[in-house]
Amino acid sequence: MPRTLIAAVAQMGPVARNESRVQVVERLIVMLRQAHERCASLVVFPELALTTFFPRWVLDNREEIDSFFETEVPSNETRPLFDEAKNLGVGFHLGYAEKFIGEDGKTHRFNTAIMIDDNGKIVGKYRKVHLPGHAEPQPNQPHQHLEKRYFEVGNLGFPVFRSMGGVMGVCICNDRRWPETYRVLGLQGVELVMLGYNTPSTNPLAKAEAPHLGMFHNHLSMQAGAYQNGTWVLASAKAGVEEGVHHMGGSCIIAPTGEIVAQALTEGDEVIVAECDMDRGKYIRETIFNFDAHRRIEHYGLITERTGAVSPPKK
Ligand code: CDT
Repeated sequence: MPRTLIAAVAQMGPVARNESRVQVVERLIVMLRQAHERCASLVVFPELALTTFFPRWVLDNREEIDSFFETEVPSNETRPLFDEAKNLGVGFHLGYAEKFIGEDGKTHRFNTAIMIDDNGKIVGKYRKVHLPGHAEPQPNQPHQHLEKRYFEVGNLGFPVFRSMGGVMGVCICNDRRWPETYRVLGLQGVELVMLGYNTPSTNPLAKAEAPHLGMFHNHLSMQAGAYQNGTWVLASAKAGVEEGVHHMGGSCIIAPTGEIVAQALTEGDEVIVAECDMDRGKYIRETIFNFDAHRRIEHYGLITERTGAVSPPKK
């Protein structure tokens, strides 16, 4: 029996600081319907899809910071998206800023993404592990990247969920650059990875970097992750000039062979669709990347023992 999932990536154009949740959810519902019209049963929305990418700013007012976070999902404002998806029988992936009071009585904030299946059930949650940037503002920069200021490191590992006929995994933005992310998912048999990203087109801290490299590295990381683990990767950007900062688009659907099979053409709200054969990566996982036959974990100890690189002493 073929296992085919028609899946969509819904790229978003910029979200303004003063755009309300209701307005953003309306945009998401428009794309959900477009995806459904094109026969998709799964839609991937970006990282922090409900708000502007607020970690670009130094914010000290607690109320203002909290205005970017969700304390419940779905909420009154986001429920129409959940209702319409269930009504259409479409599953989706949604990134948002999550805030809750834990059993320890403390307030916790994470950069989070959830997967909802085609019956409207939340089947899995992931909290971003690799938080880029800084906790403190960097001097003389046109914009900041302060994820370490606003979020804790995710505490759920890299889980996979058996749902909608496949083994599904989630990671978020900067996670897509790390081979460890895909390998941990791959070791759990992942067949489709969903991810959202907000990536400024230029990195002001890497002044030597040529402008074209941003998109090259974006796709390079995800195509390698897909191929080396024999998995689909569905990647959804928030693109265009958002509050004065240009974010790269390039949202795409990558086959387990590492090939891009669909790619967004614009920097606005745009839906791309592909037919994903969930068995496409099987031969890769059974041959060149047959982990069971070929991995040599006795030589990989440093990966979990050491965080930073240590060069041998100079002679
Ligand atoms: N959102 C996110 O993780 N963006 C990062 C940009 C890092 S620049 C300090 C990314 O890796 O795309």
